[in-house]
Amino acid sequence: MGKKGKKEHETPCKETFEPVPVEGRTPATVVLLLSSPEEDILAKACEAIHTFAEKGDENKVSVLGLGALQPLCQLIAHKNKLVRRNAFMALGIMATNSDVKSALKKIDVIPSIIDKLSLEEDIVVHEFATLCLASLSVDFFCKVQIFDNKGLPPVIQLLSSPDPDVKKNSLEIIFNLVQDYQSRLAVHELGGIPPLLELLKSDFPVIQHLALKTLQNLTTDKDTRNTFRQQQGFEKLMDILSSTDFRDLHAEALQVVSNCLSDSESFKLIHSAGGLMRLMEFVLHPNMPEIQSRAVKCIARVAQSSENGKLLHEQNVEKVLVELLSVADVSVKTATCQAVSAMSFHLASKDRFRDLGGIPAVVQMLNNESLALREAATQALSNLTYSNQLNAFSSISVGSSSAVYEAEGHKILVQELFGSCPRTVANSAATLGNLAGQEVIRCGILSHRAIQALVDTLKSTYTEVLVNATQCLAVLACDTEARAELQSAGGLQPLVNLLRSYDKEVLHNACMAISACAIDEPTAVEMCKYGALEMLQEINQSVNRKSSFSKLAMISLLNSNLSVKYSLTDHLASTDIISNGFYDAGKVRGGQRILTLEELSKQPVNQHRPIIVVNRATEETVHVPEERQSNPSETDTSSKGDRRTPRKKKEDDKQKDETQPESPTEKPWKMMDDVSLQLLVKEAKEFILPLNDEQEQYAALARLVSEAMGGAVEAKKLHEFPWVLHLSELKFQLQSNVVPIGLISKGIYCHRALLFKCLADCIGMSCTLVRGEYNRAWNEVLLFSRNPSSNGRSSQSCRYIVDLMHQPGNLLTANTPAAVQYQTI
Ligand SMILES: *[C@@H]1O[C@H](CO)[C@@H](O)[C@H](O)[C@H]1NC(C)=O
Ligand SMILES: *[C@@H]1O[C@H](CO)[C@@H](O)[C@H](O)[C@H]1NC(C)=O
Ligand SMILES: *[C@@H]1O[C@H](CO)[C@@H](O)[C@H](O)[C@H]1NC(C)=O
Ligand SMILES: *[C@@H]1O[C@H](CO)[C@@H](O)[C@H](O)[C@H]1NC(C)=O
Ligand SMILES: *[C@@H]1O[C@H](CO)[C@@H](O)[C@H](O)[C@H]1NC(C)=O
Ligand SMILES: CC(=O)N[C@H]1CO[C@H](CO)[C@@H](O)[C@@H]1O
Repeated sequence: MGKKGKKEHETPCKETFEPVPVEGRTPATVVLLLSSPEEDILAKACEAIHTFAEKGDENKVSVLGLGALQPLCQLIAHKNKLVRRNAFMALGIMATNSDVKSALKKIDVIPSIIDKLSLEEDIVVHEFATLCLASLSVDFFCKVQIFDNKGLPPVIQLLSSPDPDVKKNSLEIIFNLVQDYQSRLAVHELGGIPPLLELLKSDFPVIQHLALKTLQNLTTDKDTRNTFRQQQGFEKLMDILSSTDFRDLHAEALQVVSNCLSDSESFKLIHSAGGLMRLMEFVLHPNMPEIQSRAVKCIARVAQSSENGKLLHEQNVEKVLVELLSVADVSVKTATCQAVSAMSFHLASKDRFRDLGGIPAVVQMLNNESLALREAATQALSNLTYSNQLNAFSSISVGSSSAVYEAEGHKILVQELFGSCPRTVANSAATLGNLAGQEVIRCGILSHRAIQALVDTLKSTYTEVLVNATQCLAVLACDTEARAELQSAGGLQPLVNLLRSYDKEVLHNACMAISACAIDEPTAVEMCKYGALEMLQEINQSVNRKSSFSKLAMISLLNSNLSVKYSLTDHLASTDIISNGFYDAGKVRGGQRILTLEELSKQPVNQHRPIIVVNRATEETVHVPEERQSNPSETDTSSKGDRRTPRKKKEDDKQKDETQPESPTEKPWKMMDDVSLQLLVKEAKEFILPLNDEQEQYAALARLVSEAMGGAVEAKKLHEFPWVLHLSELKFQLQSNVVPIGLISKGIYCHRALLFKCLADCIGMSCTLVRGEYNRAWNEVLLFSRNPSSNGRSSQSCRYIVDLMHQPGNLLTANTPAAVQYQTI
């Protein structure tokens, strides 16, 4: 054991022994003598084994082979003091060998060793008993045994032994034990801190190191740190840190300081004793990278509390950190980036880092070959550019983002997305997401093929990568080209697959990205193709998984697919504009797949409600089968009232159809053109748009719809109105469950409301379409009534339900009994 100012090999003084009388005998004979009835022989045999074993591992193993272990383990409890002592010396030396250690574990010897740690025993017994335990305590099961057999109290007591070897061995046992949580707490509770602090003053560096390492482990616990403070632990550490004689201890001492600095009380204590200044001196210490990086880590620790961070800011620590960014050592740079991350929690610090030119320095590190440095640098950048909700447009983060951009950081960050370290990838994605809030920077990021890179990250198995990548994607996807690129790069499917995630954050962010992408119909359609809607419906059924984010994603997708929206939600807003291809397949229960129009068309005719489809024929239509095309002159004359003529004709034509049946499998499926609907649209445009009163327009449109669908029907006589039969006939004639809305000449609430919505949307009027119970449906319109008393300045809006059935054109004020009656059966 080395001692300061003393010779390396000097060991504490021991009693000297009589010359060994068993000398000259073979080890085998000596081992046999361990069973001798004479105490004198026993003592001498033990001593001989000690001497023999001390000469090397081979000897230890050979004595082990001769069966010395069992008798020695008994002799350590011998009533004769000398036999006990010598047996311990032999056992202690033997136990340093790993074969012996394994053999010892099988003998239940630990309780009797602990038994002999009491203060009445000889110091030599203490020395070799603790040596034994120190060797054994590296093993997990032995540690547990030492703890369970109450070994800690006597070992802690021996920390104060006058013998340095006993101290060192006891310290080693404690160090091994405190690797486990329960022992850490116990050492504190058993009063282990004061003797450990005392050992910091030891003359033997090995003891000082061990004491510091043990304290390093112990001070991870908060209560222990409190005791440490009360026992003037800091003062003692500061003494070490202030002395150049103890340079070898500085790194470990700083580590203990770093642990303690997570408490703001400790920091105040250190600060008031000039400790911060001392730390800064270490930070700036040239040529001692290890000490420097540990001191910077202390600063990072301090900065984690907001109160302390302010203090550091007042001391202008940012300036020092920016200087450290140009130190050559990688570990110092890495620690500095970590400190920058921690300090970036404070807006004022972010600002100062930027003003001091810290950002280009950090960006530069993104090119370094050290993975750890790149990870720390990306973390620092992500923190520097991060702005919480309240400061979303703060000049600070905007300025930091611009600084990263000007240093061309965005380019390298995109490259980092291809890397293999998940934390670096996550940090890079997060930073890019932060930067992309500014349009110019977003374009820059996109021009470096960020989307391509992000598509790969969407397949990651690391949560943090997924969270930050989807977050970044949600920001980038507000750009039209980005969405198109994501689709062509095959990114939509992995994005949609993230809806299966059970991680809340991943799910939220995936929903945000999906909402952003759903703005374009083609991307929305493709996401639906990958099952996005079904998965979102499933999520909607789960109390734990649904959220405002999943709702938003669902609504965004539905807004680009109104047929599905109406099926699922029973509601189309006035901003949901129905177009060709819209179909009403009735209400669909959550979780059910909504069939496509093509699938529905191919089903055999059944007894269910028909699927009503909207498909205005357009002028350019070429492929309308001749039989179904109405004669223009004929329709012109009948356009105002009776539109049954063209349909009658169709019924006749139907016969022709049946003689020449079209095979659906041979031709690609095609929706039937609805010429009658086209005529209704034309009529609405000609006669309703010119009306100058909005209310009159709605009323006229209502009358047009009613006339087309069989005219007014008295509520009491509704059951006599033959709409069911009419629809069955239509289905039979068309040989399909899908019926174009223009063909319906006898319709009730749901058919009329759909036609009203459809015509209103076509001619630019505005209304909703709502389905209530039992498939009843209605339209709601919003009218502004000018208030004459205030010169027409203030206008009041009022909602009305449009009567299309009983007194067509009547507008029923919403929520009045008349309106409610119209909406319910
Ligand atoms: C205890 O401290 C040592 C450094 O002295 C460290 O290597 C070890 O991981 C720590 N153990 C625990 C459990 O914290
Ligand atoms: C990485 O950092 C080390 C330490 O500062 C430096 O020596 C090395 O040149 C850097 N490498 C690159 C590629 O910048
Ligand atoms: C910044 O980095 C630290 C890690 O040093 C982290 O704990 C913190 O949450 C990060 N975020 C912000 C906004 O500071
Ligand atoms: C979501 O679930 C709620 C209640 O379970 C339901 O009322 C609602 O219609 C569902 N939304 C969609 C769009 O399926
Ligand atoms: C709407 O959803 C249906 C059913 O999933 C699908 O067949 C159709 O292609 C979708 N249309 C659009 C425009 O998204
Ligand atoms: C900078 C940033 O936002 N990083 C986030 C990345 O994702 C993890 C979740 O796993 C978050 O905790 C981080 O804050």
